[in-house]
Order: sequence, then structure tokens, then C-alpha cells
Amino acid sequence: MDGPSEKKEKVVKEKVVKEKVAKEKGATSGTGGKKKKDVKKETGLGLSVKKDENFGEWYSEVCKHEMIEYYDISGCYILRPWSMAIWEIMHAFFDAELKKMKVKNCYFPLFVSPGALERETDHIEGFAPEVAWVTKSGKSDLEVPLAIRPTSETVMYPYFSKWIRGHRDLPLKLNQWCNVVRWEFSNPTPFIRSREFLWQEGHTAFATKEEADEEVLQVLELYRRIYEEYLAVPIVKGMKSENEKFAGGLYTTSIEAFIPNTGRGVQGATSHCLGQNFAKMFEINYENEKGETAMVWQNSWAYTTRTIGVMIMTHGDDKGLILPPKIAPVQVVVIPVPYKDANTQGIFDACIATVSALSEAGIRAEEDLRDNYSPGWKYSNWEMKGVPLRIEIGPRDLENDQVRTVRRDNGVKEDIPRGGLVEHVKELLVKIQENMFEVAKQKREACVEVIKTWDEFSNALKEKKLILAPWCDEKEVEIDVKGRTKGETGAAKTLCSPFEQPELPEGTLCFASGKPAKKWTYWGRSY
Ligand code: 87F
Repeated sequence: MDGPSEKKEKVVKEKVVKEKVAKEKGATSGTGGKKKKDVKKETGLGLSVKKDENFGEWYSEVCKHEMIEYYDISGCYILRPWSMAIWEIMHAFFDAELKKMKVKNCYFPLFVSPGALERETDHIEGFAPEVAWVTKSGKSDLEVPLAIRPTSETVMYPYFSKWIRGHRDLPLKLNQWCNVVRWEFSNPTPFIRSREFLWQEGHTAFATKEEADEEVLQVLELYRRIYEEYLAVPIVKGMKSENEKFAGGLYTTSIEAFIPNTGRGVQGATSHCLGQNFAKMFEINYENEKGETAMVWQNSWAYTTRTIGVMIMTHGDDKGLILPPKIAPVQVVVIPVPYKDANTQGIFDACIATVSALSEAGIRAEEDLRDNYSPGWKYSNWEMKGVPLRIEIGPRDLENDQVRTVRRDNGVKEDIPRGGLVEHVKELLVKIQENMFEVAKQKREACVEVIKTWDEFSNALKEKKLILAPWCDEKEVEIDVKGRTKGETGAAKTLCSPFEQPELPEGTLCFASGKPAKKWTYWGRSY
């Protein structure tokens, strides 16, 4: 999701960029458009490009391996079962946490009437070019065209106004899991930037600002947990600048990830305090304990299927995807390795028994007994799909009552007695999860550059760094930096001002304006 300042640029782009529906099929933004070798396509074995050599093409190939399918409408993608299962695991975690917070699920319609949409002019203005409209049914024009929700403030808040009457109706905490449509014009990229995507959107109303403030951070912490504990992607929590916050709200907090290969930041999720702006527009008032009319304080927050793209970009390697165990639809794949004269049935039985034992212990395990593929082909195929742990069972393993485990994250192989296998696998999955997070964190840390001057900033940007800079926190200065860094690969902007601020010595100056610095802020190009 872009910040509001990107929207205007896009309106201009919209005029010059013709849609390349057919051409784009199969291509990712900014890639060399290299043709894949037909052999690889047919067998599904291996990738034709390396992550470091052509990141865009690499990403596209990894996604196409059972995660997504390109569609005949530009910017729209099919989520295949392998990626949908990942989304469902995140959904299950987050939904259970929402229930603990007493947030209720609901569902509002997909269509927005022009009246409702335009009731709230301020924030919609910049976004208007991205709103898609339905204008016909069959061959007849609709009397009133209908917008397809790009977000649901204007859909929901008239009903907040209706449902909230007295202080006993507060807090009102609603969430919906749904799709939204934003007609983007630049660089569609699977999961990262698509015209339709899945998300959860939370919308809440409170009697006091304190309650709203507290919830903003409570939700942001859940988003951190999705990224760090589930997707094993390190993030920074912080505050968006005035220029990058949601224009309709009071303040925006976010979590920001970083992709070392492209040197781009990526907004992972946002949690906004809307203040009383929407309450004013939609007349969301209530009678307080003293019998007076008061206005509610509101929040809204969302995370999207973009999470999956960030995870793929962070962990994948030249063999394909690497899935953190906590979100892997299959955590362990068990593959028989029969030889000509071996006891094939015995090996198959051992595979089935291993999967049952693991499944009973709550591990997502699957055997691959297909007889039309060789073990080697299966290894590559499951490696491409990112399954965190492979178990091989061959004649020698059967004889020794053991199995061989092979880790996807670091390739380490071990022979394990079948006796203590379940416990051992449990431990291995925890270790893989931890290791993936640590490796990703180290890679990100290696990209962070603390700078003090414009020259250092410029150099760090060229070197694809995640820049931490002292800043005066003035909107005009951020706009100026964007103007000065505009290039083919996009301008640099603030990502967030981290909540954990390093010490800012007295007299530190802003790298861009030379005025006294107020805070440390992360800067970079971004998705
Ligand atoms: C695109 C078209 C129309 C973003 C848009 O972040 C409107 C919008 O309001 C728009 N793109 N936004 C901001 C969304 C803000 C907010 N909504 C609820 C969130 C979290 C969930």
C-alpha cells in the first residue's frame, strides 16, 4: 500500500502508461524479461535465474511455483492452494487474537454508493484514480454507478453512527476479512502490489483517546508477531511522517520490513488512530455518562496478502521458496528412497507410519509416494515449495530403524533413530524457525547505515542501504528529499520513525535541511 503522496504521481503516470495486459502476463516489474528454459518449465525442476542476478525474474519464478497463477487481467493473480494455506494459517492466528481483544467479525457489502464515497472528500481525493466502478448490468447502464470498496471507512461509518447511541454501546470493535480493489497503475507484482488483494480491516470506536491510543499499539504488536514470530521477517515498529500517514487520520503507526536484494523498504501493516475526523464527518456521537453529547475516537488497521510476498522475498534462495515452519502448510515431507531390490513396501509403510506419528503430534506432515517421479525430482520439487524439513527413508534406514532428516534452511542432514523422532522433529522445526529469523535479521542489520550528511545519504541510497538519519521532521523537507532523489527506481522517502530511538545528541542537525534534528528516521526507496 502506498502512502498518499505516491497517489498524485500515479495520476500523472496513469496518463502516460498504457496498460499492458497481455504483455505483462508472466512478467514482474523491472525485470529483464528473460525467457525461461522450456525444460525447466516442463519438469518444474529448479529455477532458471539466481536471486542475486535477476531478483525480479527470480521472484516471479518462485511465485509461479504453485503459489500464484497469472491471470488475464493485469495486476490480478490467482492464489493457489499453497499460498492460500499460508494465508489461512495467519488468519487463524490473528483471528484468535482478535477474539481475545473482543473484536467481532462482520461483513459489509463490496459496493459503495457514490454518495457514501463522496461524503468523505478529504482523504478520498488523492485516492480517487484508484477507485474502480461498476457502470453496467448486462447492456444497460446502471442508474447510479457503484464503486468497489478500496477500503471500508465510508461503507461502515454511517452504521457506526446508527449503532452507537450511548456510552454503553462503546467500545465498538469490528473486523472484516475480505477483498478490496485498488486500480493501481504502476508495476503490478504478485502479493506485493495487486489490484485486488485480501486483507483484514479492523474499525473500532472508543469513548476516549487513551483507549484508542492503547489499541493502536496492541494491534501493531500483533502485526509484529505475524511478521517476526510466524513469517520470521524482522521488522521495525514506528510512526509514519505527516507526509506518509493516512491523510484521513490523526496519526499512523506501521511496521516496516526491508528487502536487502533491492534495497527497498516495504510497509508491512498499518495501525491508524483516526482521532475524531471521521466521527465529525459521519456524526458518530453518543450520550456520555453525564448526559452530554460526545464524539467517539476511532482507529482502523489492516494487514494484507502482501505479507506473503515479503516472506518469499526475505527467505527464498536459488532453489526456490523457504517457508518458516510456523506458516508452512506442510512442515515435513517424507520421501521413500527405494532401490531396485529393496523392500519397497516396507519403506512405504515406514513413510506412512512416520507421517501418522508426526501428524498425531500436531505436526503438518505428508508422505510423497508418487511412483512416477524419482526421489531426486521430489527433493527438488519440495525444496522449490519451501517445505522446511525433508525426511528420507531408504533400505539402509529401514535396516537401522532410523530416518534421514534434511533441513531446507541450511541443508544440514542427520540420521535419527525412529524411536525419538517426533520430539526430535519438533525441536528441529523450532530451530529452523529461529535460525531463519536470525539469518534474516543479520542480513537486514548489514544493510542499515546511520548517516549524518546529505552526501552520506546519497551514497547510502546508491548502495541500497536502509538509512537511519537525523531529521527535522518537516513535511516540506521530506517533499524536497523526494524531489532530489527522484530517478528511474523511484524517490526516497521516510519509512518510519522507530519507536526505539537511538540517542540524539544535543546539536545534531538534519541531514537534509541543516536545521536542528528532532528524531531519527528510517529512509529509503520502497515498494
Ligand atoms: C485507495 C482508494 C480509495 C488507501 C485507497 O490503512 C481510498 C483509499 O482510503 C484509502 N488506498 N486508503 C487508505 C486506507 C486506510 C485504512 N483503511 C482501513 C487502512 C487500514 C484499514
